[in-house]
Amino acid sequence: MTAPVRTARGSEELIRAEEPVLAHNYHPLPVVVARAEGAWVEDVEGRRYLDMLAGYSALNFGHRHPALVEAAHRQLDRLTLTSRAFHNDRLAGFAERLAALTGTDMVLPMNTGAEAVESGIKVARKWAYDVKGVPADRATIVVAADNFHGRTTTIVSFSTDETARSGFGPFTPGFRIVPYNDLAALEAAVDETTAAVLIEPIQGEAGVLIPDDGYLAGVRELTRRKGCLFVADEIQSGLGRTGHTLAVEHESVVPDVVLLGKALGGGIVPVSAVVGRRDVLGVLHPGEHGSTFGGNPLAAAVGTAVVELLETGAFQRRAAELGAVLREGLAALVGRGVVGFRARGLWAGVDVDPALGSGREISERLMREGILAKDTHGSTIRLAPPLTVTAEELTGALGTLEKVLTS
Ligand code: IF1
Repeated sequence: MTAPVRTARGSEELIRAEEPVLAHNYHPLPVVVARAEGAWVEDVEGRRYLDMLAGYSALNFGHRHPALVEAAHRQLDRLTLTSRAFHNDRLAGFAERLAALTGTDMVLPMNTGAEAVESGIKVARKWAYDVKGVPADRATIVVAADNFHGRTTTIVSFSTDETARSGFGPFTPGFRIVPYNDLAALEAAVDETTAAVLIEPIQGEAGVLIPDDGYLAGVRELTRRKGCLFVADEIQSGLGRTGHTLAVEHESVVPDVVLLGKALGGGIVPVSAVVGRRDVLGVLHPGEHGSTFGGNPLAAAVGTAVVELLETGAFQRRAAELGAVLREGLAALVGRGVVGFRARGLWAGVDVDPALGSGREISERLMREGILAKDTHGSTIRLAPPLTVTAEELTGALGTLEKVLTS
């Protein structure tokens, strides 16, 4: 990148300007990003930072990946929106290739992650009534404690995070919450009313919690035996992040329904999808569900280019290879400011010694050293660089983390 982007106001002024006009639903780190390329972002003063958050995995391919930007530009010059009242010439190809990539039959295109989750819930309930024969309005969905699936009123209804939930009732009924990574609790909660078990294969917001080996396979076996659907929220864990196209592949598990979002839009437009077998997604008929923007030609063009990047397997391999570098680097920091960590592919939750500062304070110190990362609860830092990051950049970031924790 060349000379800094010129803005009329500097970082501090822009941060102050937000205060009276922007709803206070976030407390961002005090950095104002003006430009980015690959794994690097630049603020309005021209300072550069390595992006170790990657838009919560929405930027798996880095900022402005050339193939994705080109696909978007080409589509912008041709057709951007039709609504689903008409067909568009980009949607069939997108759906075919996404279904093939994820090894399933059908795609329900939406926009945001929360919409994919809502759509998955609706599909599971409809399947329970139409196929399984659950009495009207009695369907239940079993979810895990400490889940994060989004922010809609129904989704926060089954959150166990009081900050995300409290003050937003009345809540949607029909959900049962069991501890994560506990097959016995799941077995006890699933009954003849259960439409689906909805879980994250790795819990992101909870601190990148990886379940024990055998848990996901156990969920698959249990849901099949009990006759309910397994819905996997791969919105954050999917599309290359963990070293596979889907995180469930670590246990060779094939859920009935997979929810995708974030990276599916290449960091350019919001694109999400529910993907699943024809006997499940086939329960939807015209008029029963939809979206103005879902499946729009710009989203489909970018989404197709994203699928194309994943079809070679190169990003998945890169995430696995660099994941080993990340794991080894973090292992070397245990006892040097790090008390524990969980990592799979290029995704890690790092518990820092609380005596050294809160996760927020550590993130601020990292920012001053040119690394952008984000804390989650308490003293956990999550690391999820773009899959385009180099081994040198990654080792550099780990070196900076060590410096911040030991100086
Ligand atoms: C925020 C966390 C990440 C998700 C899973 C669905 C959605 C998300 C597994 C909804 C969204 C977000 C949204 C963002 C912060 C964030 C997050 F910290 F909360 F957990 F990524 F780590 N399923 N995750 O992780 O997708 O509707 O946002 O497109 O809400 O502040 P969305």
